[in-house]
Amino acid sequence: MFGGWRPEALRADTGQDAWLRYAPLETAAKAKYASLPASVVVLGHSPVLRTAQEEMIRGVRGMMAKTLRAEKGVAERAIVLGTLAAMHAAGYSLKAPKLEGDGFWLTTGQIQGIDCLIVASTSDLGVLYGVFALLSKIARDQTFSSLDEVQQPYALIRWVEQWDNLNGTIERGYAGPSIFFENGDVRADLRRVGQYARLLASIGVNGCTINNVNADPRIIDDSFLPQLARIANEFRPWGVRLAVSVDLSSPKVIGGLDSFDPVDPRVIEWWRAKVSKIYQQIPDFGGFVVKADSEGRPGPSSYGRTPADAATVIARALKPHGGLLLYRAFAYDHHLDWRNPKNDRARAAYDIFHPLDGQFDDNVIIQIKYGPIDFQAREPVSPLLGRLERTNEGIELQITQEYTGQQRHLCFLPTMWKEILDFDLHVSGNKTPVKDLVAGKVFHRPTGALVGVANVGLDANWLGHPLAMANLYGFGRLAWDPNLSGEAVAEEWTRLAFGNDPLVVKTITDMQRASWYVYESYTGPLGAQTLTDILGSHYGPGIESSERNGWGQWHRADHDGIGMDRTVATGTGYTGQYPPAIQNRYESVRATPDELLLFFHHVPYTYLLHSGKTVIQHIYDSHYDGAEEAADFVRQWKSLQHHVDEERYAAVLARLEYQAGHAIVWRDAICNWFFRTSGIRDAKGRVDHHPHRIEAETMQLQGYGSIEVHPWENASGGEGIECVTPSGCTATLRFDRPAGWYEIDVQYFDQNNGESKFRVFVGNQQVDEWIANDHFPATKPSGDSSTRRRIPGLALRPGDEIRVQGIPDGEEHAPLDYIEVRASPAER
Ligand code: GCV
Repeated sequence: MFGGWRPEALRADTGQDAWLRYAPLETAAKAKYASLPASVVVLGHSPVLRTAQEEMIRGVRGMMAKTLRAEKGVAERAIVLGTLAAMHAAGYSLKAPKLEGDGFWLTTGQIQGIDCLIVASTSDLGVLYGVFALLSKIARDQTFSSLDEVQQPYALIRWVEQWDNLNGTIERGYAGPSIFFENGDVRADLRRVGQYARLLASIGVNGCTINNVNADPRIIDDSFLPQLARIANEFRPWGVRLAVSVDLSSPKVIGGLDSFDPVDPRVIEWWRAKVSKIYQQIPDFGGFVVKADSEGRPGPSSYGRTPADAATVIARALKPHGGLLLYRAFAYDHHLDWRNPKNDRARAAYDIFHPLDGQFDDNVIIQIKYGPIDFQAREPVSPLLGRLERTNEGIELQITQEYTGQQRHLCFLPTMWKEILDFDLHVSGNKTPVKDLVAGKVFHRPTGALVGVANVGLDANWLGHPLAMANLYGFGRLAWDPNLSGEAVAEEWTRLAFGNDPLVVKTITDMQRASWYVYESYTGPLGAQTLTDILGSHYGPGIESSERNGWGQWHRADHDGIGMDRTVATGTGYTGQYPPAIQNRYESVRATPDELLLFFHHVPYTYLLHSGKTVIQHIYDSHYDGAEEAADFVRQWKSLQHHVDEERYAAVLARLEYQAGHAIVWRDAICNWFFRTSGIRDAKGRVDHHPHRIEAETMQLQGYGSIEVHPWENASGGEGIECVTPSGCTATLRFDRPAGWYEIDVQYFDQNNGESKFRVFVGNQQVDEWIANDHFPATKPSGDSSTRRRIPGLALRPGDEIRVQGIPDGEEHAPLDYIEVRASPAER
C-alpha cells in the first residue's frame, strides 16, 4: 500500500460539501472522541435551534458513524444546546462568561449533577455558530477535554454579495450559472441555496445580497417579491438574512413616477411603501445595497443631489423594520481626461464621501472597496477607511478572483486581506488598524461591516477551482475574527476540506500561503496594479489597455519610466487623503515600500529599489521567479498523489499545470513589453531569448498562414498561425539536437467559439492528440486564450520530423503560437 494511505482522504469528493464534509475520522481520532455523550438536548423550538440540533447529529454521524439521540431535557450525559436565558429558565446553574450578540461559549460542566458538553449563546444563531465550531474541532482532530472557550464576532455585519443577474448569468462569476435565478425568475429548484446558506452560517456569515449591484429594477417589483420570499425561506433556518441590490431609478422604472429625485415626496413615499411590502413577505429582510453614479448607473447626481440625500430616503424606509442600507463608495467618473496629470480616479471615493461624513443615518453603512481602485492584486488601503468618523463604514473584499486569476490561478486571498485588515492607518496619531475601523470600534459606531463578493455558481464545487473555496472560508473566518493569521485560516480549511494527513496539511497550507505573492509577482509589479486587459475580461495580460482612456487605471509607462505620481508635492495630491503618518510614508519616494512604489510615484526604470535592484530588473526577475514558483506548485501538488481523492487530485493538477503555462504567457508579455518600451536588457539575458522555442510562423507550413496577435506582446514574436482549411493544416520542423528524452510544449490558443483538434506526430507516429475545448474568456488568439499542451517523455533522434496538425472548428482556426522542445527534466 502507499505510505500514508488514508481511506477517508481518498473518498471521491465533488466539493459540494466544501469544508463541511464530516468525513469519517481515523481510528485514533475516533477513539479520542469516544466519550462524547450519546444524546443532544436542545432548549427551544426556533428553526435555527432545530438546525443546530440536526447539524450536530449530522456531523457526529458523518465523522463517527453514531447517531446522537435528540432529547428535550438532560437525563443522561448530553451535548446541551441553548441560549443562556433558556438554560437559566430550565434551572441550570452555570457561571457564564459575558456574551454578546451571536457570540458563543463552548464548555464542559455539570448540569443537574450530570457531566455535559455545553454550547451556549445569548442568541439562537450564536448556538448554531457554536455547534459548527464544535464540529470543526472534531473534524480537525482538536482536543477538547477541558473545553472552555468564548468566541465573539468582531463585526456585526458579515455579509456576502453575489453579482447574479436575473437571467442566470453572474457578473465576474467563474463557476457556472446562478444558484438563485434563471431566465428572469428565481429558480424552481433552490436546493443549492439552502446548501449555500449552510456553508455561510458555518463561518458566521449572517447576510447575503443575491443580485448584481448593477441591479435590475425588477428585483423589487411587487410581482417578484413572492419569489424573493422563497429564497429567504431557504436562508432563514441558517440565520442568513436576505438582502438585495437596488437601482436608484426604481421609482421611475418600475414605480411609474416621472422622477427618482430622492427628495421628491412622491419618491420618498414610494420607497416607504415598497419597503413595507417587502417586510410583509420577508419579516427578517436584511436590507439593500446601492451602487449609484458609478460606471453608468443612475444616481442622485441626475438631480443635483448627494449620496447622503439618496441614502437617507432609502434608509428611512428601512429603519422601522430594522433594515440596513449598504451604500457603496465605489463611485467614480469613468470618462476622466487621461491627458491631465492631476486627474486621479483613486481620489474619487474620498472626494465624494468624506465631505458627507455625519450626514448618513445610523442604519446606513458606507461600503468601501479595500483599495482606491478596484480589487487589484495589490493596492494601498483606501484612505476613506480612516476618514469617516461620524458615519458607519464597512470594507468590501472580493472572494471571486476577478483580477486575481479567475479561479484558474491559485490565489489565496486571506493573505492579502490580513495585510489590509491589520494595516494601521494611524488615525489621529493612534493605533487604528483597518479591522477596528470597519468593525466600528474606533469611532464607537453602532455597526460596521465586512462584505465579501463571492459569486459562487452552480458548479458542484461552488467556485470552480477546488482550492478556491479557501477564499470563501477565509473571508468568513476573518470577518468573524480578523486576528486569526492567514496561516491558521489556510490550515483550518485544509484540514476540513482534505483531512488531517500531515503531508496534505503542510503542502496545501504552504501552497495557499505563497499563492498570492506568486500571482502578484507575474501579473503586476511594484504596485502598478494587475496589468490585465481592463477593458474586457480582466484575465490575461493587457498592459496598455489601462492607458490613455477615461477609466483611470493608468500606470503611465513610457520609454523612460513608469508609475503614477500621486504625491501632494508634484502629483495628483492623493497621498494627502491619508492621515499624516501614512501621508508622509507615501509622499516620500524613499519611504514608500517597494511593493507600492509605482502606485504613488513615477520613477525611471533605472531607479534603485530598497531591494538593491533597479525597477526594470525587478520587473524581469519577479516575472521569471513567479513563473518558476507557479511551476513548482505542480511539483508540490504531485507529492499528494494517493493522499487526496483522485477527483480533486486530477482537477487541481489540471488547473495548476494550466497556471504554470499561463504564468509564462504573463511573464513573456510583460517582460517583452517593458524590454521593447524601455530598451533596457535583462541583466540575466533571459528576456526575448528562448533557445528551445520555435515560433510556429517559422515552421514549415502546409495550409497554415501567419496572423498578427493584438496586442503584440500576447503572442511570442507578436504572431501566430491559423488554419482555415476545414480538413486541417500542418506545421513541421526537423529536430536537430542529440538523441535523448525530451518534452514538447505546444503553445496554442483555445477560444470559446470553436473546438479545434490537434495532433502531434514524430515521423509517422502520432504521439498525442487533444481537443481545444476549454472555456477561456476569448473569441480570438490572445493572452486570455493562450494555453499549452505538454507532451512528456519523447525519445527524439536527430533528423526526426515533428509535425503539429490542426483541424479548425467554428470560428476557432486551430491557432498555434510556438512549440518548445526541451530535454526531459531527468536529463537536464
Ligand atoms: C459589478 C468592477 C467590475 C464590475 C463591477 C464593478 C463594481 O468594475 O469589473 O464588473 O460591477 O467593479 O464593483 O461595481
